[in-house]
Amino acid sequence: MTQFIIDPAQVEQHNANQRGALQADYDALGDMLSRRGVDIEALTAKAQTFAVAVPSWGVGTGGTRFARFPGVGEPRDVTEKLEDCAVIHQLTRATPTVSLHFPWDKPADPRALRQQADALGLGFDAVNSNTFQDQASQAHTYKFGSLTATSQAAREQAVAHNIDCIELGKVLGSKGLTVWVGDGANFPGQSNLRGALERYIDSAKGIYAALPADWLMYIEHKLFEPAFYCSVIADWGTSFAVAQQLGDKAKCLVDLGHHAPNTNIEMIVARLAQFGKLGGFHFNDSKYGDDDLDSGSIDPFQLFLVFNELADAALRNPAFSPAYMLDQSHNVTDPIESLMSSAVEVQRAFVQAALVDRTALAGFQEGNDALQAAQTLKRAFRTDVSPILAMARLRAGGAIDPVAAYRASGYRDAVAVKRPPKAGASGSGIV
Ligand code: PSV
Ligand code: MN
Repeated sequence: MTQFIIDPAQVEQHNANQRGALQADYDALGDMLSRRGVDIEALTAKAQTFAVAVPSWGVGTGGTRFARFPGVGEPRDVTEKLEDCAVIHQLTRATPTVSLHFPWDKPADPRALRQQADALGLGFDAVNSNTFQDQASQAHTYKFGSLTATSQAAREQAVAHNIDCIELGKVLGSKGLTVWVGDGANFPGQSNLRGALERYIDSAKGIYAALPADWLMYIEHKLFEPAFYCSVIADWGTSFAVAQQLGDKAKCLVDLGHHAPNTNIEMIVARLAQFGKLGGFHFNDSKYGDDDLDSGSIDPFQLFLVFNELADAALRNPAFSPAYMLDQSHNVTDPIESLMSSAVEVQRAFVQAALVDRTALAGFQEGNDALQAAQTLKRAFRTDVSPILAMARLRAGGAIDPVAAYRASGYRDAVAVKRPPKAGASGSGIV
């Protein structure tokens, strides 16, 4: 029996108040879609299959290099983070898993953490390693890199940390390790560009060798920051080459914020899918760089175009199932509200992409009718599928309007009392 954090009677009350209006909107949309030959019920069933993992580090207020302005009732440890993740899933029914980050989330007792997650109806998605910060207890600094450091001792320490993450993940029931390193250089000439990548591949082989047979290793690239002249794993080409070198269990992870402005991310997605190396996503949105803004808040059309490629890839290969994770920083909102809204925005793009008339699109592409091809995509993108998403939530036991139900529940006020802030919780943040 799942242990619900918010009283289900409160969610039922919220739904009872909204159900009539939702049904009317759903019926109207159903009529409109049936005139287009689309069965709304099939789309709602598809929406219910959607799942995206919540990043444990997203439930606290993020921050920038300049400051962090914590909110009230922030989770103080991994067990409290799981409680917040359970609220997000209870209301959205779209986030059944959590992606942990070590050592930030290192549990005192991993078995007990897994039991807590089970009780809350949650599982664990990929675990993330952290060799982009030094920990108080570690012997060798990552100031000049981790998996690519010129210091062999630092490299070995970074490999060992990744293997520890795998071991913890095994106990938790995770099936993947995401590796992102901040390694790179701030000056031309600071590092040998080829030598650094050779060291990366050599270290990554040591991690890959420790992967269980049914695990994947996700290689996450990032154009810049913290290194500002060059990052070792800067782009999808490098990540692809590394994944090729490592083997079948190594795949590329696309964080939507980790590209130069105006990069055609959907084309990267298509390329990686074509060659069987698309492992998963970190969803977020951005205007300028790696802004870590809420998914779909700046460029929902780009998100839709990404899912349009994923829908195409899934048609070609029904076994295709990349891992979906959010990776955002919430600086001015309640993180639970941002994560719920973002999960729904990603789910929206997933459903809109399922609405694309692929036969018509293929015909327009074949006939070089650029205008109608573009209109075919726009038609799906412009369709307001909100009633489908709300109905999918309602049928799965979630809330018709997750943010409204959350606010009505008084959860944040309740945890503000239970979780007094830790001393020194402000300062600069990181995501
Ligand atoms: C780096 O910017 C990143 O996207 C990686 O996924 C990290 O693990 C995460 O953010 C948290 O810092
Ligand atoms: Mn990321």
